[in-house]
Amino acid sequence: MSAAPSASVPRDPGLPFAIGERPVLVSHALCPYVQRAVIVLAEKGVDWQRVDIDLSNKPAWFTALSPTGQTPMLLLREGDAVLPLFESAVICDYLDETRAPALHPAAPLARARHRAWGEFASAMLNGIWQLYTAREEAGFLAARDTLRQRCERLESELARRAGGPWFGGAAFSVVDAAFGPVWRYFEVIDPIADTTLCERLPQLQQWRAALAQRPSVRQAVAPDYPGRLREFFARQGGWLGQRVAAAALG
Ligand SMILES: N[C@@H](CCC(=O)N[C@@H](CS)C(=O)NCC(=O)O)C(=O)O
Repeated sequence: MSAAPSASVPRDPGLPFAIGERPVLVSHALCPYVQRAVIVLAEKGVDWQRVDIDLSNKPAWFTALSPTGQTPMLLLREGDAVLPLFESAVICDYLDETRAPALHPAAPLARARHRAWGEFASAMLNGIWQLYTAREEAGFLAARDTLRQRCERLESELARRAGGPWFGGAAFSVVDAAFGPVWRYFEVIDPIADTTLCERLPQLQQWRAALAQRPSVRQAVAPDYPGRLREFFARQGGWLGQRVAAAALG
């Protein structure tokens, strides 16, 4: 009698690419959650393969494999089966547990607190979504104010550290990878509509500057990312996107 296939393992997902020893990260060019995984992979020097998909026209193999239909999805081979892993925080934790060097703090409480702040980064990404989808300036400013309050909370947390430059102090950690994509948005947004999010928050400014210089963070997106993000904002048709479109015309 042959062994029963694992319930979650599609044996022939009809993938248009091969999966060998290298894990495959199913990605989208602008996805901030993808960037988290890309940064962690780079920090660990993992040999991996990127497959970009169009989220507005999801390929059938992706929909068949992904329970959420969201990027990132990490595809790993186990025997002749392909195992999909989804949710960026889980992907980063898995990579951290299986590939050296460990990025999360070793102490359980410190590690749990870092994970909690990683969730805070996700809440900030939701706030950024509200920023660029706001129809009117008032909505944009309201989203900006909520983000500013979150930045002030972050500043207090950063002030607790003994030294920097990273979230936890001297060592770059997974939570830094979670925030790199947050700050990257403002490299594009602020020249269009200055949010002054980090004004008078010196710890945050230093941390943000350090992240912007980190090779893994810098290289987590392609060189055409700023232009593509501006086009994406313009397509949203909100207040921010209208300013992008007006600048392109003027
Ligand atoms: N909680 C998820 C969020 C991922 C997410 O929102 N991905 C977006 C792109 S950035 C997506 O796939 N959207 C397409 C959809 O939801 O249909 C994670 O952390 O991985």
